[in-house]
Amino acid sequence: MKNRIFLTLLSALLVAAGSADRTAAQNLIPKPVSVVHGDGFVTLAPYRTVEVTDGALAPLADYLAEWLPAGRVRLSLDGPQGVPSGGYRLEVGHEGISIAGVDYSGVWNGIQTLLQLLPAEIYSRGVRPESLTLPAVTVEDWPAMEYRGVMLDVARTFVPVEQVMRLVDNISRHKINRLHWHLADDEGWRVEIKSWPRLTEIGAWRGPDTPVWAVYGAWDRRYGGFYTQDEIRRVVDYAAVRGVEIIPEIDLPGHSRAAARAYPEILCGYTPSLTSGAGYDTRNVFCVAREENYAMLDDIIGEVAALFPSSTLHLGGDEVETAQWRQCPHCKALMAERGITDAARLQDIFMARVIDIAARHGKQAGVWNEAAAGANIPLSTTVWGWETPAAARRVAADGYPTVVCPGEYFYFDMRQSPTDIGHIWAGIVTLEKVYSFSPEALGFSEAEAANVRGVEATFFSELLLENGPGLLDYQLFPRVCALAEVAWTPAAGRSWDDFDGRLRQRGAEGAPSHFDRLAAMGIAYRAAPPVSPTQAPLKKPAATFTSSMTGIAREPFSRVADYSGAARTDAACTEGDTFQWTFDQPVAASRIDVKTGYDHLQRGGVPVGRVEVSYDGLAWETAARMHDLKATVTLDPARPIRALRIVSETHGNGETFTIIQPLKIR
Ligand code: TNX
Repeated sequence: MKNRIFLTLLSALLVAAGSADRTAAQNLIPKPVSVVHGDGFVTLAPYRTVEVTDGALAPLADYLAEWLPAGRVRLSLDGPQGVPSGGYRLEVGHEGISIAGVDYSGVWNGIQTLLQLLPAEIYSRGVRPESLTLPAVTVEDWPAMEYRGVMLDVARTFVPVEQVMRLVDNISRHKINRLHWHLADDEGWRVEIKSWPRLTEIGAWRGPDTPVWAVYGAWDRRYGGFYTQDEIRRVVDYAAVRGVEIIPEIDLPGHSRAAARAYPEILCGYTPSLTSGAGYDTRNVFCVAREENYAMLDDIIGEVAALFPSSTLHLGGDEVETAQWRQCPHCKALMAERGITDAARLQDIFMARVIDIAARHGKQAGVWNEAAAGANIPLSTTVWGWETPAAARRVAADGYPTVVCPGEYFYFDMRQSPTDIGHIWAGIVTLEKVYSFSPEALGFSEAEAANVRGVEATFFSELLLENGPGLLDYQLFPRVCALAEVAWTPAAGRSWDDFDGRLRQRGAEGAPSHFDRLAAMGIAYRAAPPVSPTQAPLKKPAATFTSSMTGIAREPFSRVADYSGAARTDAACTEGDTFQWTFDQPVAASRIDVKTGYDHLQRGGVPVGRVEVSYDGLAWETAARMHDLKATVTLDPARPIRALRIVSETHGNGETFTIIQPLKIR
């Protein structure tokens, strides 16, 4: 291989323009370690030359030629000495531009900094300015953390290949270097496995008449999708050009309902009660004692390992419902044989075996923090600390290489403000909260911090389908920008006000704000909290609540009768089940919102049915239809109503319970 390759060789003309001392920020994100301004500005002539000194950099020359319409740039691997992977030196001078990386990803990162020195329009495809001016500058830069990740759940909502590649584009521009791809969960199996084809033939599709039941945003239609192995390879290659390593995850042994609907034999050896699930088998955990399961997992892990060059394969290990093992004669026998009294410890046996299988296929395992709670998990296993900061700290203290991703900082499926869309189990994850993260601030000792490989933002996609693909951008940006800076820039060099300014304010010399760049990239980022319309206060007329179903003590029916909270039944609703409010006095209302299921999620309610009203408490008429679990049914009764009821028209809701929200009467 020649060690000098010249691409698109045309003469380049570099002109000094102006000599204003430019010390003001260029609004770079993440903020570099060192930026030294040189003499004035450099204008790139409308000729493009990208020279690379190493054949391995050829893909980056192509990439740069696509984005940078003008200028002479030299890419090389003789980056600054003694700095970590991903480091680079970028020099913009009157003789030209050079990017010297310590490695391939260093050159990638230098290119991204260069692009941020240019007008934001360069990010808009199709916009190609004739010439470009940028400040003469020397940037020396390297990451504080080696692992800078984003996790994408494609099980709850399938994300097509093109959108995954677009996400890779958008995160890699922020020097994020890992995509953790959550490929299998209860609601879908998304990667083609040739040796076990039903995983996708059956496990990738959910709906009213399919073995995997309908949930999340699609009830009365078939919904799903999966990636062929060729598509996976395409995404892997695309990401590699952009310095992004893809870490696949197959979530085991729990979160495996989609696999279990395709191959029910993987489940524990007992006959489950199906009454609370209206006939569905809700089980989702691989049997630990079934030997054939490990042969199957050897095939699956082998195929996944061959698809992904990453040395890490994430095997899940979170939220295992051990009740299934406790009812299984084979698991119980295994417990007796091994002298185990706590069924949760069966997970150690299971994880040790699949970690060993992964090792035989040349991979080190990754697991969620629960899996590392027991014995048997080798210290070569990377552990994702997600439940709480304390859980992340514990695995680091135990000596595991740790990816820190606690919900309250880095779960980007959480709301960004009280009026935003999102989960809330880990609280409100504001941009400022993300930015405030550091292991030191959370009390990690020096030894614990030394085990931190880096940080990761997760996007679990329960809410994506019902809100549309724009939600992915909205939830990730600009929070990914804050994550990128947390991962890249040492805590001592970070300031919230400064970061917020770089996001929103243009520089003195016309440098774009980072929001300008996101907009030019076509990202539907979130700039400010949504304003909720001012509404008339809620009325709470006295009522009684009755149902054909049975409530549970923890969330009793009295809660919806007195408007204090949601109520929950002990089983899934079936055809003809009713939920009825009878008011003490006829209620005159301008608007009544009727909602079933979780407050923020299309799940756990009455997916298909009707809302009926009665003006006299005797005769009923249909006022609205509930369809596909759509969030809220709104009524505007013409006359005062005496009673209102929801009538289920579906057999089962994919759960073992039904949630009824209090009425909102105005
Ligand atoms: C917890 S994160 C989960 C996911 C959910 C997520 C929602 C993790 C290991 N388990 O199954 O999708 O919360 O935020």
